[in-house]
Amino acid sequence: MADAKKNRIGLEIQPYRGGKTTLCAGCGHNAISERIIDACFEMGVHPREVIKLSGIGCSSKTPAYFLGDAHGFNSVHGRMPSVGTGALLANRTLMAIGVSGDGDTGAIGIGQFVHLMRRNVPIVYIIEDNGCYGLTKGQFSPTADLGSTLKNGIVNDLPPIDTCMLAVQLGASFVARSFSGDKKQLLSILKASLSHRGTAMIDVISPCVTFNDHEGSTKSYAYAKEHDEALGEVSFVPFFEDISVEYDPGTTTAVTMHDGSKLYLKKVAEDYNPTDKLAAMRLMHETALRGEFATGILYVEPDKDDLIRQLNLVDEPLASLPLTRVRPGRDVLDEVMEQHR
Ligand SMILES: Cc1ncc(C[n+]2csc(CCOP(=O)(O)OP(=O)(O)O)c2C)c(N)n1
Ligand code: SF4
Ligand SMILES: [Mg+2]
Repeated sequence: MADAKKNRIGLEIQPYRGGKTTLCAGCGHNAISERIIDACFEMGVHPREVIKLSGIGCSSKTPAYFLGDAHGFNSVHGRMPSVGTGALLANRTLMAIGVSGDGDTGAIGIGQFVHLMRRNVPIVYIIEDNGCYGLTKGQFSPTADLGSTLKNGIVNDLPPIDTCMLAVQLGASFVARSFSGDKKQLLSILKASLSHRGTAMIDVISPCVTFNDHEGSTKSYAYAKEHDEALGEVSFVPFFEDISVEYDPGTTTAVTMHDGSKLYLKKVAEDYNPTDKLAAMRLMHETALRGEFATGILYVEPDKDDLIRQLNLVDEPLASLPLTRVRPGRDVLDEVMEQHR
Protein backbone atom coordinates (compact mmCIF):
# COMPACT_ATOMS: atom_id res chain seq x y z
CA MET A 1 0.00 0.00 0.00
CA ALA A 2 1.27 3.48 -0.86
CA ASP A 3 2.25 5.71 2.09
CA ALA A 4 -0.49 8.14 3.12
CA LYS A 5 0.31 11.70 2.09
CA LYS A 6 2.08 13.76 4.75
CA ASN A 7 2.23 17.52 5.05
CA ARG A 8 5.24 19.74 5.70
CA ILE A 9 5.24 18.97 9.44
CA GLY A 10 5.03 15.22 8.78
CA LEU A 11 1.38 14.69 9.72
CA GLU A 12 -1.20 12.73 7.77
CA ILE A 13 -4.71 14.10 7.24
CA GLN A 14 -6.23 12.06 10.11
CA PRO A 15 -5.32 14.41 13.01
CA TYR A 16 -6.95 17.24 11.07
CA ARG A 17 -10.30 15.47 11.07
CA GLY A 18 -12.80 15.52 13.91
CA GLY A 19 -15.93 13.66 14.95
CA LYS A 20 -18.60 12.54 12.50
CA THR A 21 -20.98 15.36 11.62
CA THR A 22 -24.49 15.31 13.08
CA LEU A 23 -25.69 18.10 10.77
CA CYS A 24 -28.21 17.51 7.95
CA ALA A 25 -26.82 15.85 4.82
CA GLY A 26 -26.06 18.58 2.27
CA CYS A 27 -25.78 21.40 4.85
CA GLY A 28 -23.31 24.02 3.59
CA HIS A 29 -21.61 24.00 7.00
CA ASN A 30 -20.29 20.46 6.37
CA ALA A 31 -18.48 21.63 3.22
CA ILE A 32 -16.85 24.46 5.20
CA SER A 33 -15.56 22.00 7.85
CA GLU A 34 -14.01 19.96 5.01
CA ARG A 35 -12.23 23.03 3.64
CA ILE A 36 -10.93 23.97 7.11
CA ILE A 37 -9.46 20.46 7.40
CA ASP A 38 -7.82 20.77 3.95
CA ALA A 39 -6.51 24.28 4.61
CA CYS A 40 -4.93 23.41 7.99
CA PHE A 41 -3.43 20.21 6.55
CA GLU A 42 -1.98 21.96 3.50
CA MET A 43 -0.62 24.86 5.57
CA GLY A 44 0.97 22.45 8.06
CA VAL A 45 -0.76 24.05 11.03
CA HIS A 46 -0.25 21.81 14.08
CA PRO A 47 -3.70 20.89 15.48
CA ARG A 48 -2.42 21.16 19.07
CA GLU A 49 -1.44 24.78 18.49
CA VAL A 50 -4.99 25.69 17.52
CA ILE A 51 -7.88 26.80 19.67
CA LYS A 52 -11.31 26.29 18.09
CA LEU A 53 -13.99 28.65 19.33
CA SER A 54 -17.70 28.98 18.69
CA GLY A 55 -21.02 30.19 20.07
CA ILE A 56 -24.36 28.43 19.65
CA GLY A 57 -26.07 27.20 16.46
CA CYS A 58 -25.67 24.43 13.88
CA SER A 59 -22.61 26.36 12.63
CA SER A 60 -21.20 26.62 16.14
CA LYS A 61 -21.40 22.83 16.53
CA THR A 62 -18.97 22.32 13.65
CA PRO A 63 -15.64 22.72 15.52
CA ALA A 64 -16.43 19.22 16.83
CA TYR A 65 -16.04 17.95 13.25
CA PHE A 66 -12.50 19.17 12.49
CA LEU A 67 -9.09 19.23 14.20
CA GLY A 68 -9.98 16.68 16.88
CA ASP A 69 -6.69 17.26 18.76
CA ALA A 70 -7.03 21.04 19.02
CA HIS A 71 -8.06 22.98 22.11
CA GLY A 72 -11.68 24.06 22.02
CA PHE A 73 -14.28 26.20 23.72
CA ASN A 74 -17.94 26.08 22.70
CA SER A 75 -19.12 29.25 24.41
CA VAL A 76 -22.49 30.83 25.18
CA HIS A 77 -24.59 32.18 22.26
CA GLY A 78 -22.84 35.21 20.71
CA ARG A 79 -20.06 35.31 23.30
CA MET A 80 -17.25 33.66 21.37
CA PRO A 81 -15.39 36.95 20.72
CA SER A 82 -14.80 37.70 24.40
CA VAL A 83 -13.84 34.11 25.21
CA GLY A 84 -11.45 34.11 22.23
CA THR A 85 -9.95 37.47 23.15
CA GLY A 86 -9.31 36.21 26.69
CA ALA A 87 -7.75 32.97 25.47
CA LEU A 88 -5.42 34.83 23.12
CA LEU A 89 -4.38 37.34 25.75
CA ALA A 90 -3.60 34.48 28.12
CA ASN A 91 -1.66 32.55 25.48
CA ARG A 92 -0.51 34.55 22.48
CA THR A 93 1.05 31.49 20.84
CA LEU A 94 -2.33 29.90 20.09
CA MET A 95 -3.78 30.07 16.61
CA ALA A 96 -7.49 30.82 16.93
CA ILE A 97 -10.18 29.58 14.54
CA GLY A 98 -13.67 30.78 15.43
CA VAL A 99 -16.85 29.52 13.79
CA SER A 100 -20.06 31.45 14.21
CA GLY A 101 -23.43 31.77 12.50
CA ASP A 102 -25.23 34.75 11.03
CA GLY A 103 -27.56 34.63 14.04
CA ASP A 104 -24.78 34.06 16.57
CA THR A 105 -22.82 37.00 15.12
CA GLY A 106 -25.46 39.34 13.70
CA ALA A 107 -28.11 39.12 16.41
CA ILE A 108 -27.23 38.23 20.00
CA GLY A 109 -23.47 38.56 19.43
CA ILE A 110 -23.33 41.78 17.43
CA GLY A 111 -21.87 43.86 20.27
CA GLN A 112 -19.08 41.37 20.85
CA PHE A 113 -18.43 41.06 17.11
CA VAL A 114 -18.06 44.84 16.75
CA HIS A 115 -15.34 45.01 19.40
CA LEU A 116 -13.51 41.96 18.06
CA MET A 117 -13.23 43.66 14.64
CA ARG A 118 -12.28 46.99 16.16
CA ARG A 119 -9.48 45.44 18.17
CA ASN A 120 -8.07 43.41 15.28
CA VAL A 121 -7.83 40.35 17.53
CA PRO A 122 -5.68 37.70 15.80
CA ILE A 123 -8.32 35.15 14.88
CA VAL A 124 -9.77 33.52 11.78
CA TYR A 125 -13.45 34.34 12.31
CA ILE A 126 -15.78 32.40 10.02
CA ILE A 127 -19.47 33.21 9.72
CA GLU A 128 -21.41 30.30 8.23
CA ASP A 129 -24.13 32.46 6.72
CA ASN A 130 -27.45 30.82 5.84
CA GLY A 131 -29.68 33.82 6.54
CA CYS A 132 -31.59 31.97 9.24
CA TYR A 133 -31.43 30.43 12.70
CA GLY A 134 -31.01 26.83 11.49
CA LEU A 135 -30.79 25.25 14.93
CA THR A 136 -34.10 26.75 16.11
CA LYS A 137 -35.95 25.82 12.92
CA GLY A 138 -35.25 28.51 10.38
CA GLN A 139 -36.43 31.94 11.60
CA PHE A 140 -35.00 34.96 9.69
CA SER A 141 -31.62 36.13 10.93
CA PRO A 142 -30.21 39.67 10.57
CA THR A 143 -28.40 38.75 7.32
CA ALA A 144 -31.64 37.72 5.57
CA ASP A 145 -32.25 40.02 2.60
CA LEU A 146 -35.18 42.39 2.35
CA GLY A 147 -38.00 40.60 0.52
CA SER A 148 -36.56 37.12 1.09
CA THR A 149 -39.25 34.60 2.07
CA LEU A 150 -39.52 31.77 4.57
CA LYS A 151 -40.75 28.37 3.37
CA ASN A 152 -44.28 29.26 4.52
CA GLY A 153 -44.28 32.47 2.47
CA ILE A 154 -43.62 34.98 5.27
CA VAL A 155 -41.69 37.94 3.79
CA ASN A 156 -38.70 39.53 5.52
CA ASP A 157 -39.39 43.25 5.74
CA LEU A 158 -36.17 44.31 7.45
CA PRO A 159 -32.93 45.26 5.66
CA PRO A 160 -29.89 42.99 6.18
CA ILE A 161 -26.67 43.61 8.06
CA ASP A 162 -23.67 43.12 5.78
CA THR A 163 -21.08 41.59 8.10
CA CYS A 164 -18.23 42.18 5.63
CA MET A 165 -19.11 45.85 5.29
CA LEU A 166 -19.20 46.17 9.08
CA ALA A 167 -15.89 44.36 9.47
CA VAL A 168 -14.11 46.60 6.95
CA GLN A 169 -15.54 49.74 8.48
CA LEU A 170 -14.64 48.68 12.01
CA GLY A 171 -11.02 47.77 11.38
CA ALA A 172 -10.70 44.07 10.58
CA SER A 173 -7.54 43.64 8.54
CA PHE A 174 -8.61 40.73 6.30
CA VAL A 175 -12.19 40.54 5.07
CA ALA A 176 -13.50 37.98 2.60
CA ARG A 177 -16.72 36.46 1.39
CA SER A 178 -17.15 33.06 -0.21
CA PHE A 179 -19.70 30.36 -0.93
CA SER A 180 -19.61 26.87 0.61
CA GLY A 181 -20.18 25.44 -2.89
CA ASP A 182 -17.00 27.05 -4.28
CA LYS A 183 -14.35 24.63 -3.02
CA LYS A 184 -11.38 26.19 -4.77
CA GLN A 185 -12.03 29.78 -3.80
CA LEU A 186 -12.90 28.94 -0.19
CA LEU A 187 -9.76 26.83 0.23
CA SER A 188 -7.49 29.61 -1.09
CA ILE A 189 -9.16 32.18 1.15
CA LEU A 190 -8.86 29.95 4.22
CA LYS A 191 -5.19 29.24 3.53
CA ALA A 192 -4.47 32.94 3.16
CA SER A 193 -6.41 33.71 6.36
CA LEU A 194 -4.25 31.24 8.31
CA SER A 195 -1.14 33.20 7.37
CA HIS A 196 -2.68 36.53 8.34
CA ARG A 197 -1.83 38.28 11.60
CA GLY A 198 -4.95 40.09 12.83
CA THR A 199 -8.66 39.52 12.41
CA ALA A 200 -9.48 37.51 9.29
CA MET A 201 -13.25 37.77 8.94
CA ILE A 202 -14.73 35.38 6.37
CA ASP A 203 -18.44 35.37 5.67
CA VAL A 204 -19.33 32.16 3.84
CA ILE A 205 -22.76 31.82 2.24
CA SER A 206 -23.70 28.37 3.49
CA PRO A 207 -27.22 27.23 2.56
CA CYS A 208 -29.45 25.56 5.15
CA VAL A 209 -30.96 22.71 3.12
CA THR A 210 -33.67 22.04 5.68
CA PHE A 211 -35.11 25.52 6.31
CA ASN A 212 -33.79 28.00 3.75
CA ASP A 213 -33.12 26.42 0.37
CA HIS A 214 -36.40 27.17 -1.41
CA GLU A 215 -37.35 29.57 -4.19
CA GLY A 216 -37.72 33.06 -2.70
CA SER A 217 -34.72 32.62 -0.39
CA THR A 218 -31.61 34.62 -1.29
CA LYS A 219 -29.40 32.19 0.67
CA SER A 220 -30.34 29.04 -1.28
CA TYR A 221 -27.85 27.02 -3.37
CA ALA A 222 -29.59 28.07 -6.59
CA TYR A 223 -29.60 31.78 -5.70
CA ALA A 224 -25.99 31.73 -4.49
CA LYS A 225 -24.77 30.00 -7.66
CA GLU A 226 -26.56 32.52 -9.86
CA HIS A 227 -25.66 35.70 -7.98
CA ASP A 228 -22.09 35.01 -6.87
CA GLU A 229 -19.90 37.69 -8.49
CA ALA A 230 -16.37 36.39 -7.97
CA LEU A 231 -13.95 39.29 -7.75
CA GLY A 232 -11.29 37.34 -9.51
CA GLU A 233 -9.31 34.17 -9.08
CA VAL A 234 -7.67 33.97 -5.66
CA SER A 235 -4.30 32.17 -5.65
CA PHE A 236 -2.26 31.78 -2.52
CA VAL A 237 1.39 30.76 -2.34
CA PRO A 238 2.48 30.01 1.24
CA PHE A 239 5.94 31.17 2.34
CA PHE A 240 7.20 27.56 2.52
CA GLU A 241 6.43 26.81 -1.13
CA ASP A 242 9.27 27.88 -3.32
CA ILE A 243 7.20 28.84 -6.34
CA SER A 244 7.73 32.03 -8.25
CA VAL A 245 4.60 33.00 -10.04
CA GLU A 246 4.77 34.94 -13.28
CA TYR A 247 2.00 37.43 -13.33
CA ASP A 248 0.98 40.44 -15.29
CA PRO A 249 0.80 43.46 -12.95
CA GLY A 250 -1.84 44.89 -15.28
CA THR A 251 -4.30 42.13 -14.56
CA THR A 252 -3.13 40.68 -11.24
CA THR A 253 -2.67 42.29 -7.85
CA ALA A 254 -0.05 40.71 -5.61
CA VAL A 255 -0.18 41.19 -1.84
CA THR A 256 2.64 40.05 0.44
CA MET A 257 1.42 38.74 3.78
CA HIS A 258 3.39 39.45 6.98
CA ASP A 259 4.98 35.95 6.95
CA GLY A 260 6.14 36.33 3.34
CA SER A 261 3.31 34.32 1.79
CA LYS A 262 1.91 35.78 -1.42
CA LEU A 263 -1.62 36.41 -2.42
CA TYR A 264 -2.44 36.85 -6.10
CA LEU A 265 -5.78 38.25 -7.10
CA LYS A 266 -6.37 37.84 -10.78
CA LYS A 267 -8.93 40.38 -11.78
CA VAL A 268 -11.70 39.22 -14.02
CA ALA A 269 -14.49 41.65 -13.32
CA GLU A 270 -13.00 45.06 -12.69
CA ASP A 271 -9.91 46.91 -11.67
CA TYR A 272 -9.91 46.26 -7.96
CA ASN A 273 -7.45 47.17 -5.26
CA PRO A 274 -7.98 44.92 -2.19
CA THR A 275 -6.00 47.27 0.05
CA ASP A 276 -8.34 50.19 -0.60
CA LYS A 277 -11.00 50.35 2.13
CA LEU A 278 -13.31 52.70 0.24
CA ALA A 279 -13.12 50.57 -2.91
CA ALA A 280 -14.11 47.51 -0.85
CA MET A 281 -17.10 49.30 0.64
CA ARG A 282 -18.17 50.70 -2.72
CA LEU A 283 -17.98 47.26 -4.31
CA MET A 284 -20.10 45.66 -1.57
CA HIS A 285 -22.65 48.44 -1.77
CA GLU A 286 -22.91 48.36 -5.56
CA THR A 287 -23.17 44.57 -5.86
CA ALA A 288 -25.83 44.48 -3.12
CA LEU A 289 -27.88 47.10 -5.01
CA ARG A 290 -27.86 44.73 -8.01
CA GLY A 291 -29.01 41.82 -5.80
CA GLU A 292 -25.60 40.16 -6.24
CA PHE A 293 -22.85 39.42 -3.72
CA ALA A 294 -19.16 39.83 -4.36
CA THR A 295 -16.93 36.94 -3.32
CA GLY A 296 -13.17 36.78 -2.89
CA ILE A 297 -10.77 38.71 -0.70
CA LEU A 298 -12.53 42.02 -0.37
CA TYR A 299 -10.03 43.81 1.83
CA VAL A 300 -6.60 43.09 3.24
CA GLU A 301 -4.17 45.13 5.32
CA PRO A 302 -1.30 42.72 6.04
CA ASP A 303 0.81 44.97 8.26
CA LYS A 304 -1.77 46.39 10.62
CA ASP A 305 -0.94 45.82 14.31
CA ASP A 306 -3.11 43.20 15.95
CA LEU A 307 -4.31 43.41 19.55
CA ILE A 308 -1.23 41.59 20.87
CA ARG A 309 1.05 44.23 19.33
CA GLN A 310 -1.19 47.12 20.28
CA LEU A 311 -0.93 46.01 23.92
CA ASN A 312 2.81 45.41 23.62
CA LEU A 313 2.50 42.04 25.35
CA VAL A 314 5.62 40.17 26.46
CA ASP A 315 6.69 37.32 24.18
CA GLU A 316 6.13 34.65 26.82
CA PRO A 317 2.46 33.61 27.16
CA LEU A 318 0.93 35.29 30.23
CA ALA A 319 -0.59 31.95 31.22
CA SER A 320 2.84 30.44 31.80
CA LEU A 321 4.41 33.34 33.71
CA PRO A 322 5.03 32.36 37.35
CA LEU A 323 3.32 34.28 40.16
CA THR A 324 6.66 35.76 41.21
CA ARG A 325 6.76 37.63 37.88
CA VAL A 326 3.16 38.77 37.67
CA ARG A 327 2.59 39.88 41.26
CA PRO A 328 4.44 43.18 41.94
CA GLY A 329 5.23 42.47 45.60
CA ARG A 330 5.16 44.55 48.78
CA ASP A 331 8.00 46.95 47.85
CA VAL A 332 6.42 48.00 44.57
CA LEU A 333 3.06 48.52 46.24
CA ASP A 334 4.64 50.64 48.99
CA GLU A 335 6.40 52.74 46.35
CA VAL A 336 3.13 53.37 44.49
CA MET A 337 1.39 54.34 47.73
CA GLU A 338 4.26 56.69 48.57
CA GLN A 339 3.97 58.45 45.19
CA HIS A 340 0.30 59.17 45.75
CA ARG A 341 0.49 60.36 49.28
C1 LIG B 1 -28.98 33.03 25.14
C2 LIG B 1 -29.64 32.24 24.06
N1 LIG B 1 -30.64 32.81 23.33
C3 LIG B 1 -31.23 32.10 22.34
C4 LIG B 1 -30.86 30.82 22.09
C5 LIG B 1 -31.60 30.04 21.00
N2 LIG B 1 -30.77 29.86 19.81
C6 LIG B 1 -30.00 28.78 19.66
S1 LIG B 1 -29.16 28.78 18.22
C7 LIG B 1 -29.86 30.26 17.77
C8 LIG B 1 -29.55 30.92 16.46
C9 LIG B 1 -28.62 30.17 15.60
O1 LIG B 1 -28.50 30.79 14.35
P1 LIG B 1 -27.11 30.89 13.63
O2 LIG B 1 -26.09 31.48 14.51
O3 LIG B 1 -27.35 31.59 12.33
O4 LIG B 1 -26.68 29.37 13.40
P2 LIG B 1 -27.21 28.27 12.39
O5 LIG B 1 -27.97 27.31 13.24
O6 LIG B 1 -28.07 28.93 11.37
O7 LIG B 1 -25.98 27.68 11.80
C10 LIG B 1 -30.73 30.72 18.74
C11 LIG B 1 -31.51 31.97 18.65
C12 LIG B 1 -29.81 30.26 22.86
N3 LIG B 1 -29.35 29.03 22.64
N4 LIG B 1 -29.23 30.98 23.82
S1 SF4 C 1 -30.97 22.75 10.12
FE1 SF4 C 1 -30.03 23.82 8.40
S2 SF4 C 1 -28.16 24.78 9.26
FE2 SF4 C 1 -28.84 23.18 10.68
S3 SF4 C 1 -27.72 21.33 10.10
FE3 SF4 C 1 -29.68 21.27 9.03
S4 SF4 C 1 -29.26 22.19 7.04
FE4 SF4 C 1 -27.57 22.79 8.39
MG1 LIG D 1 -27.64 30.78 10.49
